[in-house]
Amino acid sequence: MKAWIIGGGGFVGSYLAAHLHEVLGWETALTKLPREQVMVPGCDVYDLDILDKEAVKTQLAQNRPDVIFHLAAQSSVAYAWKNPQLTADVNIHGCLNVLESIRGIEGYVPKILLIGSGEEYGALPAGVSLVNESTPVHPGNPYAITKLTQTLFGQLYARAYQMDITMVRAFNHVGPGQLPQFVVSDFCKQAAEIAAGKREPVIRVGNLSAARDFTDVRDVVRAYGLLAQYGRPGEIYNVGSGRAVVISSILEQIVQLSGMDITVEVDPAKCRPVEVPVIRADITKLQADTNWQPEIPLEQTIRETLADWQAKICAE
Ligand code: A2R
Ligand code: GDD
Repeated sequence: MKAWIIGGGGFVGSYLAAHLHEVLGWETALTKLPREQVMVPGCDVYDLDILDKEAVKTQLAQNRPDVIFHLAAQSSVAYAWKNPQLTADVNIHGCLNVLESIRGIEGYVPKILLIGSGEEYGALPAGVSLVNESTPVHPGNPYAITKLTQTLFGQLYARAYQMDITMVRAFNHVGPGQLPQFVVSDFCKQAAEIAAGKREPVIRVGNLSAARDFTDVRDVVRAYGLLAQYGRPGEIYNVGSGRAVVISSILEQIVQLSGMDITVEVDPAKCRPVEVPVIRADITKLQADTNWQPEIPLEQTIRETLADWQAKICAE
C-alpha cells in the first residue's frame, strides 16, 4: 500500500507517517510547506503548497498513491478569528485543489481521508452534548465553517463522481510536539518556563469553563489508519474519546504535576468571541466499523507533554 500525507509538516503528520510506515508497513510519503523541517525515518518528504493546484496535480499524477490523507490546514480556531480569509483559502480552496487534481487524473481512484473537525457541530440544542455524525451542524467560528465546507465537498464529490472519499471529524488531539497555540501544550509550556525560572509564576489562560473531548495523537493516527482501510466512501466518522474534560481540570493537573505554586490569570486576548460550552464525540460508528479504542489515558498524555516542554526549555 502506498500512502501520501498532504500537510504532513504539522503536529499529526509525523505521528501518522511513523504509524503507517512502522506499524502498518505501508510505503509512506509526506508533503510539507517549504519553510517546514520534517524527517520521518523510512518516509519520503516533498515540498507542496496546496494553493498551487498545478503542483498538487503534478505530484499526485507522478506518484499515484493508493491512499491520501489530507491534513493540510490552517488548524487553529483562535487564529481563524484573526484571519478568516487565509483560513478559508487553505481549508476550502486548498482542499478543492486536492479533490479537483485527483478527479482530473485519468483512471485514478485513490482512497481519500479528509480530516475535518468536531468543531463542525458547533452550538447544540439545549441538553445535547454528545454528538454523532447525524447531529445537525451549526458551526460557531470561521475555522469550523471551513471544515464543514470541506466535509460537504467531500460528500458531494463521493456521490457525484464516485470518488472513494471518507470524511473524519477529529476532536481535540494532544501529545508531545504540539504547537503552544493549543491549550494543553500552551499550559505545559508556561509551567515548564516557570519551573525553569524563565517567567514569573503566573499562567495566563483563556476560557477555563469549556469542556472538550481530548484524545492522544498516537490513538488518533491509529484511527486514521483503520479508517483508510475500513472507512466507507461518502461517510463521516467522529474520532474522539467519547469523554468531555473541562479545561480547568487540565490546568489543575498541569499545575499539580509541576509541583510549583502558580497563580492563574485570565488573559482576555485568549478568550474567543463565542464558544461552544461542551463538545463530546459519540464514537459508536467508528468503533462499529473499525473496532478502534483509545488506549492512552489523558493523564499520561499531559505528563508526557509537560516532560517534553521541560526537556526543550532546559535545552534552550
Ligand atoms: O500553517 P503551518 O505553517 O503550520 O503549516 C500547516 C500546513 N499548511 C499547509 N500545507 C500545504 N499547503 C498550504 N497552503 C498550507 N497551509 C498550512 O498544514 C501544517 O504544517 C499542516 C497542518 O498541521 P497542523 O496545523 O499542525 O494541524 P494538526 O494538528 O496536525 O491537524 C491535522 C488536521 C488539520 O486539518 C486540522 O485542522 C485537523 O487535523 O484537526
Ligand atoms: N489555545 C488555548 N489557550 N485555549 C484555551 C486557553 C488558552 O490559554 N484557555 C482556555 N482555552 C480553551 C479554548 O477556549 C477551547 O475551549 C479549548 O481550550 C481548546 O482550545 P485549543 O486547544 O486551542 O483547541 P480547539 O478546541 O480550539 O481546536 C482544536 O480541536 C479541534 C477539534 O475539536 C484544534 O486541534 C482544531 O484543529 C481541531 O479541529
